[in-house]
Amino acid sequence: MDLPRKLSELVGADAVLTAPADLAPYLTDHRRLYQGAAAAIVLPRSTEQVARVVAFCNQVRIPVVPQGGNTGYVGGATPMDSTAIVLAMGHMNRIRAVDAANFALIAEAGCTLAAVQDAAMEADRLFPLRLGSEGSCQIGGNLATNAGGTAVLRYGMMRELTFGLEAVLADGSVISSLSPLAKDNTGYDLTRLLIGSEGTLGVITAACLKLFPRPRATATAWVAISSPSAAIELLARLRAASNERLTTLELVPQVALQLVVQHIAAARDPGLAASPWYLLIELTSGHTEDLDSLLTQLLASASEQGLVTDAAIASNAAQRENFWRLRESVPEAQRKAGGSLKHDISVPVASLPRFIEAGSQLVARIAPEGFLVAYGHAGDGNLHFNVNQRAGTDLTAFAAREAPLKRAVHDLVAQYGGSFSAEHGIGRLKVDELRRYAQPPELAAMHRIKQALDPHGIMNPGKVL
Ligand code: FAD
Ligand code: 2HG
Ligand code: ZN
Repeated sequence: MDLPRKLSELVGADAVLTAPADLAPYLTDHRRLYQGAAAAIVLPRSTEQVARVVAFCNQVRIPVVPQGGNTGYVGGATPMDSTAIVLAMGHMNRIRAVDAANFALIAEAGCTLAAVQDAAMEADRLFPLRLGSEGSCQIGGNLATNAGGTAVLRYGMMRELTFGLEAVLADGSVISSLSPLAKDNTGYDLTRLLIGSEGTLGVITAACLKLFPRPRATATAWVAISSPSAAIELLARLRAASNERLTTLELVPQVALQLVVQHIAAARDPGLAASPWYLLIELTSGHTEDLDSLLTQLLASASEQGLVTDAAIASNAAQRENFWRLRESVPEAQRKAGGSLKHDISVPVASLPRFIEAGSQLVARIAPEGFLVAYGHAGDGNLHFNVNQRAGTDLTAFAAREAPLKRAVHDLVAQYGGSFSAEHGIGRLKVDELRRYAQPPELAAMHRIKQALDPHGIMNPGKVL
């Protein structure tokens, strides 16, 4: 079969790429863990085009790999097979409607997260998902991975931020549920099934997203604390005392701050008393109110009780931006510092300090060539329990620690009733982990769902299951 010609008939020749140089950027993942292969890249412009292409691929059994901004961490968007096509969604990037009265917005899958945030802001509303990759990741990818980020504490993950979806299923049929309904108990919830399905059940083409009042006041602090226990104690107090205003509580160890200051040109050390741990804390409010004073007061009383050892509250936009940069640049600084082994884990939030203690001992014992950079969404019990290579150690020896360390960390996570994939998904990277840690009846049910919705296994094969 002349596949490029057939695809060109379905979507137009200008929407089909087959030259090796054009394919290359779509064939590897952000972390460069995988080098994939594909027969063509298809750039659809409409749901109808997606439906036509998927129906055709289903008929002739061609694997379809949806791809958004390709910022995923688990190789989920990388095609694994030279007969596959990649459906790159970036041309479906229209904001179809902004419905301020219903606190809703309909975006096509290829809109970047930043474009959705901006469209909400223009309507005096907030779309609260916030990720370091927001300039390039796409709403379709955010939905397909059930993305988390730095405002989950207040607003929840992508699943909680969505009214409904439009999607093309594996047989080419289109399901559409784009009304801003707060209540809708009509049968199985296909929206929430497709969210987090990582392209294995269908192609998300658009979504009706939830908007919130735009913040009128924000207070941001960089806070030194002596231990993760202090972070969790402070979290409980701030949640209780700030009346739902606590939006962000992110943990950054001293070693991560050092990496950022060393590798990220624009980053500035806020100059607090040296401390093993820091927090980025943000309160926001839909009212105009003096949140700086509230946060100052809360931190002062925490300091009297020994929970906080030093703190700085941003007094202008540049300072606020710098505090955020110190947190959001950790992945980039880690990458610049060399190879790293990543574990995207979560445990019940109150167990985090004990988990960090036990996990640190594992790292020291199993990966002596590495040093721990455990940071992230402490307010959600989600840490990026990452390990970087120590300068001067042997890369092969360090890389050899990956498998035993992963097993030990994930076993520890399981002991704590936690998750080995808190927010990045399963993709290709964690298929074996899902097989190992999922309850057998749960895994069997997932296989049956996959078989029912995609009987020929064309949707993103080799991922998740
Ligand atoms: P891609 O990487 O293109 O795809 C991811 C998965 O979704 C793949 O399985 C793909 O097949 C599927 N997919 C994509 N589009 C569709 C579609 N339209 N329909 C069906 N399936 C689709 N993640 C977090 O959760 N929290 C963070 O804080 C966070 N911070 C990050 C910071 C940086 C600097 C980077 C590089 C990444 C970060 N990520 C984070 C990971 C990543 O940005 C998210 O997983 C994001 O949601 C992926 O979106 P994407 O458009 O890049 O998806
Ligand atoms: C973050 O929270 C991202 O910054 C990236 O989820 C995590 O690099 C990582 O491990
Ligand atoms: Zn994260």
